[in-house]
Amino acid sequence: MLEIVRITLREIRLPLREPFQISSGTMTERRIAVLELQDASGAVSWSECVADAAPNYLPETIDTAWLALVQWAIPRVLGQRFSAPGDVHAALERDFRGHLMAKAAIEMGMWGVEAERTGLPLSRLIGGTREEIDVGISLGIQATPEALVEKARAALAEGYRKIKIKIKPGKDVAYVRAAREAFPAAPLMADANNAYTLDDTSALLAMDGLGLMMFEQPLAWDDVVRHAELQRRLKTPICLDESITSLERAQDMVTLDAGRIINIKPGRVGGFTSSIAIHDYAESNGIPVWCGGMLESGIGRAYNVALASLPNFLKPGDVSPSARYWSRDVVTPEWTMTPAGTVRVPLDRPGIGVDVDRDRIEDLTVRKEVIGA
Ligand code: OSB
Ligand code: MG
Repeated sequence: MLEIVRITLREIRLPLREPFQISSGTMTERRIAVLELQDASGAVSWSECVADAAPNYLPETIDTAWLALVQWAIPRVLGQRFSAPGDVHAALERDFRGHLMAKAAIEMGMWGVEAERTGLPLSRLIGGTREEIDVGISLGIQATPEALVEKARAALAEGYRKIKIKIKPGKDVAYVRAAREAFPAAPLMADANNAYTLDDTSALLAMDGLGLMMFEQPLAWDDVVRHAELQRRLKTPICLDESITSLERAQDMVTLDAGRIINIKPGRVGGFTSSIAIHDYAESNGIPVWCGGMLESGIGRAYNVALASLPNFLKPGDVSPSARYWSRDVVTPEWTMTPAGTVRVPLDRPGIGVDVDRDRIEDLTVRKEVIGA
């Protein structure tokens, strides 16, 4: 039985080593909510909420997530007995709409606690089979195509197995073409974070012949139907990110042929139970998935790595090593990448596979709330 008796909610601030620009905004620092969950048996685990400061990716922000956690999500689970972490998702969904990043933080934390309690590595608790995950890098929008080419060159030299190029209208064709000309055989893809509409597809068509692995979320954040129309015009596979918030949306995508690849971010879909359901459904429909990232600290990264160890994670994930984002992470050991461009799934210890540096967390904490015993 899983029974969470105390949750300590903290907000930490972590400056990014370099600004990260996507079509809808630029991040220079992450404001991250981290949860420390304690079980009645004494098992403790940590989890992270991926909501950022501004609602420019999805509607949630760290502040709405904080409210949803304190007012609704935490009271739903605190002191309740669950026979398995797989039951938490349904308990959080009942008559409780949205707030998926808030829900995911607690749901995933309970998988982390269960891994500690049962002595299993998180990856193996959820049925993961891989020992290493192929790593991709997500390159923010750069000032010039030349700057992008240099970033991509460095990433390929480090061993990255996929280069994702952030694009927006006016910062697209010339950039992606320059990267393709510099690296004719490299695994390149582009992520628009909703910057295009169906009336404005000429740039996408101009990049359709560049041998990209996929176009990630070109159209609106909550759209599926228009992506189907766009997919009919493109030979490059569309990958949905923002639009896939549940198993049902994944089913819609497949039914309508609105995309042929799914980016699974557990924080976006309400946690691991929903992620695994999407993974399994995609697998039985021949749809490859990969694990996206939200510039997580080493805590959230642990969950992404565990999730990406499931068998149908067939494309490299946005699970770069700690040093890509932070001058110093909040976990020990920090996440590293092998020269072959992989991250090792921690299998030698129970739980999330890294220690949380409690002193560093305390130093970085700007607000804190303890709920429960
Ligand atoms: O669309 O995948 C995205 C970061 C913030 C918001 C949205 C996205 C991203 C990334 C970062 O691409 C990937 C990473 O964590 O390395
Ligand atoms: Mg994306």
